[in-house]
Parts: sequence; C-alpha cells; structure tokens
Amino acid sequence: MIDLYYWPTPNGHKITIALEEMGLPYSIKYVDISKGQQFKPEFLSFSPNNKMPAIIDRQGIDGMQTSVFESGAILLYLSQKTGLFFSSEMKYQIKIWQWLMWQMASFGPMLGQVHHFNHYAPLKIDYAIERYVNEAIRLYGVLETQLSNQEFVTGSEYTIADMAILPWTKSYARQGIDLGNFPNISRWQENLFRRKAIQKAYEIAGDKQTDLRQLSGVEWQKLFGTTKP
Ligand SMILES: N[C@@H](CCC(=O)N[C@@H](CS)C(=O)NCC(=O)O)C(=O)O
Repeated sequence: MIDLYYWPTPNGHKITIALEEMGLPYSIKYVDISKGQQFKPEFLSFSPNNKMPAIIDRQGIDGMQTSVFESGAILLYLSQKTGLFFSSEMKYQIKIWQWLMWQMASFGPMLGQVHHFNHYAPLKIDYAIERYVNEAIRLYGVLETQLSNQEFVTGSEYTIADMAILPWTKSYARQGIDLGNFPNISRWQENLFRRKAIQKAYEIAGDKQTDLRQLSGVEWQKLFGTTKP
C-alpha cells in the first residue's frame, strides 16, 4: 500500500494518473495547501520542500518503507518499481528523462506563474502577464513540434513523460492558450483523456479545489509568500 500525500492540482494529478495506470493500491492523505497543511512537521519530515505530492511506500526498496517527494522523482520511482511506462533501453530512457526534466524545470513552473499572474495576483501586472503567457505559448509550441510526427511525447509508447505533461495542459484556457493553434497537442490530449485510468484519476480529484482568491491574509502569506493587499 502506498500513502499518497495529495491535493488536486496538476502536480498531484500526475501521481494519481500514474498509480491508476500502474494498478498500484494507494490511500490518499489530503494535504490542503490552502490551509497550510504542507507545513506540518510530520509532512516536512519526508517532504522537506513543503510541497505535495509525496509518497510513502510501505513495501518500498528492499521491502522497507520508502518515502519520495518531487513529482518527477515519484514518477521515476513508480516506473522503476513496476517496470511500467518506462523503457529498459537507454536510447529510449534518455528521451523520457529529457521530457520529464523539461516538464519539471520549464513547462510546470512557467505555467504556474501564468496561473498566478492571470488569476491570483491581486494586482494586474501587464508586464508579468505578457512575459509568462508568451513563455507558455513558446513552450506549447515546443510540445506541439514534438508531437507532430509521433503519438506520444517520447515516441510510439505512452510513458511517465506523458503523465507528467498532460495535467498541465488540461487548463490551457486559463493559461491564455488557444488549443486550436496546437492541433497535435489537442489530438494527444483527447486520446489520453479517453483512458479509463486518467478519467479515474480526475474523478478522485472531485471538487476539493479551493478558490485561492478567498484565502485569509495569513493563509495567503503562507502559500504565496506575499502580503495579501
Ligand atoms: N516541483 C514540485 C512542485 C510541487 C508543487 O509546486 N506543489 C504545490 C501545489 S501544485 C504545493 O504543494 N504548494 C504548497 C506551497 O508552496 O506551500 C513537484 O513537482 O513535486
């Protein structure tokens, strides 16, 4: 049994998708990031960056309890554990590493900034919105090209790289993206959202999402590190 420390955000969805796809039994422990639960000492003891997702695998490495934080590391761990959605050949592994790192270092963080400055920042800062929306459009263009002559991000096989990237493309409209300009991403996304495991992962997410604009001043300060005007 794997304990999944989770809140329904794109980074959380990556892991529910992987666990559902891999058929691994898991139990969800909600970490309400709008209430500061990511700062609880018990959570910080295995997720020191105060962010979810994180997992505790009770039957982990050598049968011992193993904890993992950072969604990319969790995806790699789960794929190594099961031998699924990865590759045994280094020439394919290297593709998966690169696209996973691209998601972790560029696609996710930049889209996070788009969400913040488009929807949460109490002040409308045109410069920040323009910078991050333009960067989002550039990154969608990179993904579009990658998907132009193959079914999945790293080739003909569905891998953890697709699982990492897909959840960030779900809210494309909130990111100022017109998916009509990205037909290959659109086709890839539609195919993946037809998968039962992915549908189940989003059913689990339910309606727990909080409207972050409603946070109190204290909660806002904790989550965003800034004073709420
Ligand atoms: N690089 C991390 C990012 C995780 C992350 O940003 N989690 C956010 C929610 S999507 C979080 O827990 N935020 C709480 C906080 O920053 O205090 C990963 O991929 O696991």
